[in-house]
Amino acid sequence: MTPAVRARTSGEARHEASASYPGAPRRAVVAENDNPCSGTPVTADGRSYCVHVDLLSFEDAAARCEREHGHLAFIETADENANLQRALGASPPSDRFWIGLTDREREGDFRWTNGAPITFSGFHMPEPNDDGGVEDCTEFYAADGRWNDIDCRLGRSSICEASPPA
Ligand code: MAN
Ligand code: CA
Ligand code: CA
Repeated sequence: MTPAVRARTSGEARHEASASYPGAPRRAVVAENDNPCSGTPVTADGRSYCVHVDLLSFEDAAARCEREHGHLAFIETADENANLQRALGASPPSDRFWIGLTDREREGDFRWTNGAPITFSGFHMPEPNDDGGVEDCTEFYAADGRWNDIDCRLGRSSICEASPPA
């Protein structure tokens, strides 16, 4: 068995394996990474998510999603929101999770981290309220699937979503 094939058993090992082959084309490494999620993989209605329970700032959580070939979750419809909430299960591993929605570029203009405007709002009434003038990131409440704007520097669990294949 080649080292590359053996490395497929764990996400961390895959990263080590790719680091030990500096000449390997990036595309080939990604193709071997059929599941680069270092958290818990969750699928909902055909979408692949990666749930992380440890607590990171929004920025650090977003950076980890990108390292694992994804982004903080984008939720475009009420169905998608409900399916994700259901997929977290009856006993969710954490109460609140970062999703990829922020108004840090322009106050009150909530956009997904790819710059797309929202097409559906899951905000809990009367959110988003920019409490204290410091709330520019969005947390997802596992209990009911509603959203709240909150300080981006706080530690939260996070939900990554796989980027579509290039
Ligand atoms: C309350 C509400 C929210 C706010 C949090 C901050 O829950 O005011 O809008 O984001 O406090 O902890
Ligand atoms: Ca804000
Ligand atoms: Ca708020």
